[in-house]
Amino acid sequence: MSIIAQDNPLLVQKQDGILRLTLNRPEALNAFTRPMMEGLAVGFKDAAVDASIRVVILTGTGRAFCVGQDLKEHISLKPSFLKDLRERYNPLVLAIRNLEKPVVAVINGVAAGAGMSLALACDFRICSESTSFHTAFVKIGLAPDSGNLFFLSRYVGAARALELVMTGRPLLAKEAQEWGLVNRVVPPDQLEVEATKFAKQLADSPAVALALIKRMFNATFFSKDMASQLEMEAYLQEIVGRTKDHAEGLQTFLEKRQPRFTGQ
Ligand code: LHQ
Repeated sequence: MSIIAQDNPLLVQKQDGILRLTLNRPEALNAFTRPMMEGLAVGFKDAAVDASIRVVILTGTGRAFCVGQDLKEHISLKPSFLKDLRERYNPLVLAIRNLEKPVVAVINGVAAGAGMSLALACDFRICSESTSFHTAFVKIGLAPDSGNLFFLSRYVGAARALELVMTGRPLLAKEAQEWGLVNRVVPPDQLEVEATKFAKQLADSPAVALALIKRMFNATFFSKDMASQLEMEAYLQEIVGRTKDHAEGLQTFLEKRQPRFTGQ
């Protein structure tokens, strides 16, 4: 196995045509920080230009896949939602969808917020029995972003998608499989072996055929709307991100208490 970079908070490994990007901040459930997102952007750029990379696996260490934006970093940096989504999150979603190679999300545990969105942006989802999906946004007074509702509604249908994003209730692995959101659910101790076997099968498949199938799949399900939907999400998040309810949502996250939303 060739290890391209061993930097925390993202582990990058290449073996047998598979590029494995592992989110590595287990103490914060692999919440996205700027360095982590920069690493991911480089990883997907490399995958696009390196012909020896045939498949990308995106996974996490510890008990989580990823819980979305690191809210502690977000509180300290106070970024513009519009800028943040436009410059960091949306390009990553587009990089995954526009990469003409399969991207497999190997979901080793909880996936929340933009972490769930990124899993949805991938071509395949193999998850452990311990996985739970949380749209999470509404719990902190935000609207879904990074393509969450865009992908979710196409995978599970409008009614189920709207329920998940409006209530923020968790979706467990078994139900996610029944709904067709994930390809496989496996016991935690078999996740790595099963996912690697699946990725290896893809890596050994005819690359041009897979590239064109992905292009076709994008046209069938995601069409040209995706980039404009992502841009709209960024605008709407900028608006909702300025509400008192979002400030209350962040505060309750820090104080670990129930929120009191006032509608403002
Ligand atoms: C965290 C996080 C987290 C930091 C758990 N950050 N530490 C894009 C662009 C711009 C701005 C805004 O947003 C976005 C997109 C987004 O992704 S917004 C949505 C962000 N994600 C969330 O709101 C999820 C917040 N987390 C949770 O609701 C829970 O942690 C879930 C339900 C995911 C898991 O619950 P538990 O299994 O009970 O774990 P926990 O809550 O005890 O968390 C364990 C630790 O992880 C804890 O740290 P501590 O030091 O107390 O042990 C949490 O503070 C930390 N953590 N999520 N997003």
